[in-house]
Amino acid sequence: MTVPTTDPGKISRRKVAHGAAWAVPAILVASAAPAYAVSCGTLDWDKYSGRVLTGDSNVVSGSFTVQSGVSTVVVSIKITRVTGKPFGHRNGTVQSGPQGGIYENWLAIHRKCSREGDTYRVDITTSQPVTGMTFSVLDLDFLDKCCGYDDQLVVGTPGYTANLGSWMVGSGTTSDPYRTSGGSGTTNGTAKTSDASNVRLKWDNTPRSSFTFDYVNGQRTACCSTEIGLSDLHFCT
Ligand SMILES: [Ca+2]
Ligand SMILES: [Ca+2]
Repeated sequence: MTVPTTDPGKISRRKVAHGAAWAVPAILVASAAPAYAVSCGTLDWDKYSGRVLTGDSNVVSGSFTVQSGVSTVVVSIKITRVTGKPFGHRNGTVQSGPQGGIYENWLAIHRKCSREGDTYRVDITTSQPVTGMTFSVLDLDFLDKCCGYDDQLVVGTPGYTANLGSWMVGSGTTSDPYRTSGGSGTTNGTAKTSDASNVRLKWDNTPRSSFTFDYVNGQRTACCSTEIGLSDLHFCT
């Protein structure tokens, strides 16, 4: 044991003063804590089935109520046909897994026909700002056949990090979209039981109420049905 060489009385007074100096901010933080408490919620597609987005041949949309702690957040999802052929019949419907290796329900984003550069835009908005928005875009695969496709993803809302499936490349920009470039997915498509052609997006803790991505077909000769999926959405308030 080390024996103090300083007068114990002085140490005691300094400790008290130190403790008192910290006592005030500690009380302030404690009283303010409830305002900063983080609650989280999930838009869980397992609670839905069938057609959940409705509209016309150019735009379909729908709204979903999610409980995040004491906050009730309305999540609105809109798919806009920017260029290209009309929506496929599964567009805006909830489908059951597996898709992209996920054995849960998911939202289908489906093209009837598609040619190079054809673009659908997906807008996700929330009725109040949320943090840490997280979801996966499923099955961004490639089929190198006469009726092929090349599913690509361009992310329009900055502030995210991406976790790429093992066959994915790119940086999510228009010039370098996320796309499959590996495995059998480059020629035969990716199996529904595989997550190799998924991209998981997670935004940071800056409050946001709008998230946008484009679903682009990168292949020149494609003219057939092609599809990606949207997973459950997780976020905090
Ligand atoms: Ca789910
Ligand atoms: Ca696909």
